[in-house]
Amino acid sequence: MDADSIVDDFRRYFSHTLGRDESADTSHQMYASLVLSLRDRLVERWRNTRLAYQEANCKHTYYLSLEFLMGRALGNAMLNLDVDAATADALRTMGVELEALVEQEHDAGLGNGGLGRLAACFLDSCATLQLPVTGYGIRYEYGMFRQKIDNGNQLEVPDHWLRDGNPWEIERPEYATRIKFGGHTEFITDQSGKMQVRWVDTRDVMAMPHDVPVPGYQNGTVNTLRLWRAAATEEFDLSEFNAGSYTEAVAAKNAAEHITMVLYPNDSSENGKELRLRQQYFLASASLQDILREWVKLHGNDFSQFAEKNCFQLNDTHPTCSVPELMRLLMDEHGLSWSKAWTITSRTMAYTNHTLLPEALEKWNVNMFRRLLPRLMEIVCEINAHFLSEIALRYPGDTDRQRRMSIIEEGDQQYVRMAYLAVVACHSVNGVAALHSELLQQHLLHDFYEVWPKKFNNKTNGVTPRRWMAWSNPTMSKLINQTIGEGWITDLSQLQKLKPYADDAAFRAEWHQVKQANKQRLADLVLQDCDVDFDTHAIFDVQVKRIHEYKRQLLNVLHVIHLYDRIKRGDTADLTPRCVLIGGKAAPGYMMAKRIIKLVNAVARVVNGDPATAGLLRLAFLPDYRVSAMEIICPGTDLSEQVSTAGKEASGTGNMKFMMNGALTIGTLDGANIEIREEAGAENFFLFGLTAEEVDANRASYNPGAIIEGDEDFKRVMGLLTSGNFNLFEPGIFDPIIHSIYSSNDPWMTAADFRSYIDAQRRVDQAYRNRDEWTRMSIINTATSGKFSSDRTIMDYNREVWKLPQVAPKQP
Ligand code: 26Y
Repeated sequence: MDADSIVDDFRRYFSHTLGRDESADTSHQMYASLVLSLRDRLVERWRNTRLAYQEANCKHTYYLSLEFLMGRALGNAMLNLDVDAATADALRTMGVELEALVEQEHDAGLGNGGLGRLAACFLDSCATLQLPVTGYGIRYEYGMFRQKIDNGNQLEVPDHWLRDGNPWEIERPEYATRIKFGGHTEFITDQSGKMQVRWVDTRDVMAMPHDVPVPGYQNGTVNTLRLWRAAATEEFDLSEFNAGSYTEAVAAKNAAEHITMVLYPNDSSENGKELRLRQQYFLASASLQDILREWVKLHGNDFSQFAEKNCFQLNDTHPTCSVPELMRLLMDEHGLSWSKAWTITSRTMAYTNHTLLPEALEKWNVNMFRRLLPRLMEIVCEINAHFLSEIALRYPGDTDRQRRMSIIEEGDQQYVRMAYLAVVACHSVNGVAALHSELLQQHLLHDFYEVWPKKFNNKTNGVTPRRWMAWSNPTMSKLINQTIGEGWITDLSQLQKLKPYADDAAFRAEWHQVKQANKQRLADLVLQDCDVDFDTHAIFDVQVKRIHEYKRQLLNVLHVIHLYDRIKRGDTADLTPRCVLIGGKAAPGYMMAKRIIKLVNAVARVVNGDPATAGLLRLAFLPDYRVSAMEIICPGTDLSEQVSTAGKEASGTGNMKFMMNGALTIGTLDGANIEIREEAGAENFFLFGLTAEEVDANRASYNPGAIIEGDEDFKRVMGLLTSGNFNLFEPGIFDPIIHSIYSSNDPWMTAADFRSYIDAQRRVDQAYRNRDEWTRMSIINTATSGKFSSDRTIMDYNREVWKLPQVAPKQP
């Protein structure tokens, strides 16, 4: 593990395995050589970890997710192996900068946003807590698209992240699995008179596993993320080939491999595409078969202990095909009865909900579902029949309730409601922040809550402090280490010990210095990627997340326009200089979100180009927001914008990363913001806006026209927007946005919160002018962020749902 031996291996991989020398630009091969050297060191720990779990013969949890937004792995692996500093030094003596190698790695962008990144943080915490947890996901050939900005518009560019190979993964053809699609079912009676179902005439696809190591923090544990790739079966193309149609055979092969070609870049409106359902079933079936194969190897067809030893955590409804698939495998492949299979399924499955937005709830057309997965459709119908008869017994005659709660939505077309299927089948249903879990129980899933109150629980999200503090903010980490020791890295509640230092002037000066240096790093990024100059004396005001109407990037832009208007009117006496950064991707088919990106860029061009704003105001749109960009953004932020319409953001996790890094939050009482404010104290949080209850209560009488008319500042902002000041050469392009603000049906009620947002921003200005006071608040935010470690979240899941032992592997 010493730096010299790592560098020796690095040299050998570079010159012998990859066959390179210094005659050309070989930075990528150097990166790969370093990864291979580190991977070798992970492999022994990986094996020891597997052995330790086997020997403990303990329960195991499988985190099933269509998304794992891992980002880069190199820095994380070096930090977790505790070889980062020494390796950097050793490389430097050879004239190689570690930072340059780190930059060579493509982000593993196998996710859209919060839900996918949460899965990645959870894996880190499980490995650090030495819990037997395996991630199962899809190895998309193309991850989240790369975003380019062209004349202010979003352009999507395919993300071929595997082009240069992925040195982290190990392909495991020995565990390849066959997945069925299509065909039909046959009911036959065997010799003993038992009915058997066969799913036949299927078009099969192979699932090929690729394993990625997930190292814990300096503890010898290496867990596994197993990602499936679709491949054609051999006879699939052979049969076509024998018929003399070579090209058709290759086309068929392509069709099979299409399943894992691309991540769906949608994170809100479900679009019901068949290929997406194929992906979901592919993941569910491959993972469950993989797990059952190992079970049968040890226990034969004895499943009596299966539920005690296995747990499946469903990351939203996306992997919910696992419910009928586990039923199918247990009954059709392993001969269990319906009731035994149902007991096992419901005792092993747990469901996490991540959204209340009705348009994001998955439903699948029954005809399509049946065509693609005929056996699963039968099982879903039978689950529903059992469930509805239970409801009928409990609420005799209440047919409206049966219609409301049915897993099958009736109407012109029938649909499978995946969330209801998950709730009916799972023994645990959780939301991702206190408010969200409460709203699930009181509104979205209220009928189910009445039937099974004990199923429902809350698990407030968290993020890993290894990546989001120790790795991405080394200067702050060093200062914290010097002050309270290193225990916080695996026990974030220890950050509380920083609290007294908020009153220590010398510590505050150091804290401020660290923040300023991090702001400079962020300013460098903004200059490079946006060609906008950020001055580190200004407030760095940041909103980075997916672009969504409910997240209200629009409110942020209205504030910038308001500041611009004040500057133009000379109303600058108590205006604190600000640099506003907005970043995020819009779903390719989401017109309004794309128009908001255009608006940010259009306002930025006018504001930054006007000499009147010099030294007072800057606005930049950061293209291609992604995990590795957040690693630089987070430490350099003063003000974290969390301004969603109350009741709409399930939790948020960016809000937690900012808080840990000493940013103050301006936010609504939504998602985890509520808990952030509770922890930090109301005096260290800039609160504004309607509450979730008020949003609902005020909706009927909402009259944005009157609000705008009654507010001189708002009137001028809308006047500027309407005048075409920001779109002189493209008249009318912002009309849809203007209309949405004026609409009394605006679901996000942007106008309702304008005044209170502007006032809160004034309090921010005032607070920032008192450097000591601001720094004090910044320290308190970091000191009170302990709750938002994903270690705490995972310990909550483990205590209340998974009940796994911690298992330490033999040290190498
Ligand atoms: C069905 C398909 C269109 C779909 C695909 C991805 C639907 C939703 C998603 C992703 C949702 C997501 O990222 N939700 C976010 O999950 C975070 C982790 O729990 C929350 O912090 C955040 O509030 C929520 O919006």
